[in-house]
Amino acid sequence: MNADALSTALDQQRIETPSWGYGNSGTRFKTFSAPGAARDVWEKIEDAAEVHRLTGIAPSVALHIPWDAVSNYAELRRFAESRGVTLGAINPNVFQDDAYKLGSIAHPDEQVREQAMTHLLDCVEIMKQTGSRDLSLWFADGTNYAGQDDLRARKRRVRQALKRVHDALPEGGRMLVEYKLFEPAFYATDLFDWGAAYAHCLAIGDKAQVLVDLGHHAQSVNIEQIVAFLLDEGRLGGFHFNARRYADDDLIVGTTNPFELFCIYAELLSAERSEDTLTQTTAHNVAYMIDQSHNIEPKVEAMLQSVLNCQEAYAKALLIDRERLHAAQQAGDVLEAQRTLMDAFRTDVRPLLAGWRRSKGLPEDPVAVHRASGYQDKVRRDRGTATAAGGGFPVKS
Ligand code: AOS
Ligand code: ZN
Ligand code: ZN
Ligand code: ZN
Repeated sequence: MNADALSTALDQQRIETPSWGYGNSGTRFKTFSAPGAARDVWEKIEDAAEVHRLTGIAPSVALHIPWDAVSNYAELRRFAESRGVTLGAINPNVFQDDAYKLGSIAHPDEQVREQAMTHLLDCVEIMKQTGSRDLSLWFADGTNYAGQDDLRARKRRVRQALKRVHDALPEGGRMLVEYKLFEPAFYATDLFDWGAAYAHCLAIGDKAQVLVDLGHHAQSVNIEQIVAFLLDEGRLGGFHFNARRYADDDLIVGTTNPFELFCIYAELLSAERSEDTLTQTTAHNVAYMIDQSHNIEPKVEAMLQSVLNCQEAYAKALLIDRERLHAAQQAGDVLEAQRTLMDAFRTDVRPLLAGWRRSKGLPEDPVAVHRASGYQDKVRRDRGTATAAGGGFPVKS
């Protein structure tokens, strides 16, 4: 790839940051109060705008309802746009109400299922007002003990609910169906892996796509292969990028998993160049989103680092010598093929990225500029230190 093509490819990268990554959030044991952490959706948007201002590749922010609920979404949208960002995926919450103890859309009681459905359909309406393309769905539904509920009945309830949401989506809208191996349910999770999510999406319609969260698999699962498979089937809708070592750790992406992230981008770039139209279109429409929960890290700097780690992984994947790789693969030259990939992965792309930023009028070192800018001190003064919720996910204040 020549320098111009590289620069154009870098121009095209987009990463969406999550509103919940800017507020106080934590583990199930403790949520520490971060000085200056965003206290409401307006401040979360200000922080997201700061990340975009410094990186140039994070122009949208995902919302979580009800944590970010407001009375006027058109106003929120205008506010975001005035700060240089747009509102991204809408994430409904059907896990924090007491009613959802035994599940939401898979709950044995029809009344609870209806309560969840009402919220999901409300979120479809919100999408229309925020101008969001994607409804991003994650369900905490599952059981803790064998025999607790009928697994096949639960599967059917999930299917029915997803179908209703699908059919309510606006033209051009999509629903991203996220899966997770376990937690908070520890015996069975209703949407337990990509295959389950894929089977539901296939059955309910074209607007349903699978969302891959990097923290939602068993140890050592080959995520890039799942990505390749779903791209080829036209059903990869998006990502929740983060890093994990043990479970759904929600750490800064690219910290424990830089090679995995590189391999994932390698599959995406390969699919973008595919001769198969479906694969190519699917790759071009992937929603690249971060899903992190910073417990001990300063929020804005943590998010900056995540975005920049994605940019590095993407840049390295752009450097893969595709012809050399293809030739080695065809010749059955195992080690040459692997070396080709590693040559790209081992390249220090920091000078390349600094040059790209300079050419865009962006700071060459966004983290250093952020640290020197006084942003953190200013928000600490303006916002103070909001009391964090006890543990787990933040709750609506
Ligand atoms: C939960 O484990 C999932 O990763 C969710 O995507 C997400 O963290 C939550 O729904 C916040 O919106
Ligand atoms: Zn213990
Ligand atoms: Zn997620
Ligand atoms: Zn998660």
